[in-house]
Amino acid sequence: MVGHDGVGIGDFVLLEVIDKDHFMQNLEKRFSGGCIYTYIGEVCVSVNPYRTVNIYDQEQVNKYKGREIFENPPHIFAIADSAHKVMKQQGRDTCIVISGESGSGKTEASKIIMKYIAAVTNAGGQQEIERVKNVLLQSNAILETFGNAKTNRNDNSSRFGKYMDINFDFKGDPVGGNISNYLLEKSRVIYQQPGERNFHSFYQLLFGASDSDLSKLRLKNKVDNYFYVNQGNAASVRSISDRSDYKATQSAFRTLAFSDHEIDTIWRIVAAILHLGNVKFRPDNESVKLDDPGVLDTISGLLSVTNQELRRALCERVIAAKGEVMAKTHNEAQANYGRDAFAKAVYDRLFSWIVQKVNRAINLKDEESSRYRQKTTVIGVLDIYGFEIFDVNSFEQFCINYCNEKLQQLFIELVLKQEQEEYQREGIQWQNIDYFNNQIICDLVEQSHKGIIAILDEACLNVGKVTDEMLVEAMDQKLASHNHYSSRQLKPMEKDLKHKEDFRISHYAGKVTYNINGFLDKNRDALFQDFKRLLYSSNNPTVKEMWPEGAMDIFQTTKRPLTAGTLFKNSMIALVKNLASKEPYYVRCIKPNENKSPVQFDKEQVLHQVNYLGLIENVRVRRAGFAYRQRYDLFLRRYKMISQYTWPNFRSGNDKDGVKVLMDEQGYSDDVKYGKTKIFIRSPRTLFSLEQKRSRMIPGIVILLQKQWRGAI
Ligand code: AD9
Ligand code: MG
Repeated sequence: MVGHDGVGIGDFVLLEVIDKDHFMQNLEKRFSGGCIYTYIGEVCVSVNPYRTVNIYDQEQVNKYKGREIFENPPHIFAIADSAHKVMKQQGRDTCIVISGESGSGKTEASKIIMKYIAAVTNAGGQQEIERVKNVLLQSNAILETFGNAKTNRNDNSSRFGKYMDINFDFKGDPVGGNISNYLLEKSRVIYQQPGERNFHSFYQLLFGASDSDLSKLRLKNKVDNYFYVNQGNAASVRSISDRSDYKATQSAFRTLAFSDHEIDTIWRIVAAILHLGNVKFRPDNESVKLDDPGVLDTISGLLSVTNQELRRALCERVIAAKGEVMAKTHNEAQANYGRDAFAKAVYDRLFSWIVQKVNRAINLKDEESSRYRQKTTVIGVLDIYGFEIFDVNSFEQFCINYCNEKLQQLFIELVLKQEQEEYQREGIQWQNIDYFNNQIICDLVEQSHKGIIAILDEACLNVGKVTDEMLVEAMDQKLASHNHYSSRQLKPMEKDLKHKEDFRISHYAGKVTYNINGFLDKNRDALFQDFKRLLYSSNNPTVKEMWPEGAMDIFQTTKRPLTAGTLFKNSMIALVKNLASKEPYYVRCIKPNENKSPVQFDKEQVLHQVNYLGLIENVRVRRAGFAYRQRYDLFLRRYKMISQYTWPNFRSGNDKDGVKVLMDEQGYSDDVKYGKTKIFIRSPRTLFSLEQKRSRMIPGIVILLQKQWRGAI
């Protein structure tokens, strides 16, 4: 039975009563007893310990390697092992979906899983596989440098979604992989809330690079000098050493085969963004002038573009109308907007480019080995942003919460489907379970023509004519009758709909009020073409390579690119399709408190997460009539000592017959059903009682075996 670590119950499915109170009591008991993992069947619930727990060493790896889930206390290793075992033995692709709110431990979990997989593979110690494993592990350092930041909720918060495929050969050893990144929170490049920082990369450069390197980039190691990194007033963080992290990043770059020129270019771009943040404009008649033209030399030097063209791109834009090309000067607001959009786009593109380079490094194979090492199967690991509700929720939260709706939909489909299929396979009657199907909310967001993203896109076509407020009106018209949509206009009496810019979605995880301000702009995600052409004109081939679309002629580029909302929607649909084709495992992460305390269990906060992760519902679905199921051979192996008919071996039939004889003899037959390959047990009590009987028998068996052993000598 699972969870024989003696603290509470190791599998929520075995709770006597399934309700909020019992669930919470068990979770708290286990957390205070130092057990951070608990199962719901094969789902692993993980509570962030906020301290170092010594459960990830080689000894533990050995304990979980190749074992069944129920043989050891709950552990994330067991989930990683199952995913690896199924992949290896049955040749099926698997994936591990990790979800939870910011700071709940998703990224740590994904790293633990990768380290476990690295530890249990390549028994032969082959060089090429060692290289792949090393590259996979080192890739985290780079992705975190450029994609993570200190927020008020987590000192090392991932500001992007990550899905990583690890490819395996027929022997189950890693031979390559691929990382996909989703929606980097690029607004952080230009703005940070009090107490927060920009992406780690900026501080690593300022605090970690040598004085001579900094002076080449025309930087001083004074964060206060640079507007894009000083707004949060939180440059130094106790848990972070930017200086040593910079070294680690540099070394990871080398492991991942980035060339010196590429590494140099990356830091030049980061430096250029720091300088860009200090560019100020002064109004000058209908146009603008630069406050300090000297900074232009610095930035153009770093990006290897001409000073003139940089000035032009910052102060005016070229437009094509009726077959003619003309320049139009910016006013101050437009110039500020353009500069910030430029900084965000350059960083965002840098990040995606780095991810692509990392992918190339993972799959860099020498001729010889690639002939033998064909990918046969895959384990996917998804570490993606959890559901977010802030005081003010904007376009980013809208996307993130939509992503969570999609994953919840997949979870419902797969878990229910899996249960249903198992019952069918085993020839056991399926009972319907009541659950909330959130497809209706996915539709509300993504349906063509009448979904929110479609309405948003339509509004974006009318640049300058449609305002954010008009957008709410358009949504009201189309969505008034939708049960999960509301706005101030539609429900003026509701307290959470204070402003006319507010609209609300009743997500499966709770109601979220969004403020429409900035939605159109963020969805359109326009970067003046001039900047693209500018970067494409760079003499630095790496910068040029990042901006291939700058090659397009101005008449071609007036075609509208897909909006940020639609791109995100498409990437989510592809992600879900990909996950659905694999056998899924779930890790559900919970944050015990807001203070990073290893002892505090904030009941209210935890319950909130338990609710929106749908955990209690998950237990009910899993229980659907049966608390426990197990293969006959494994079941018999565990409990055969209870009955004289089955100990030491059952000889008058197959495993199923043996299990039947055992259960009949012990008086449990009313509580069980026999499937084709598995026994299904209805109440947890039966299992506890079996387990008790087993542990009573074990000391006797040990003595017996000792006697036999002595007799043998
Ligand atoms: V975010 O959505 O990216 O902001 P995550 O990824 O869910 O968030 P993360 O894994 O970064 O959270 O964990 C936050 C912090 O909790 C870590 O920096 C560790 O200090 C701490 N943590 C999380 N899991 C563990 C663990 N298994 N053991 C020890 C942990 N500490
Ligand atoms: Mg994270």
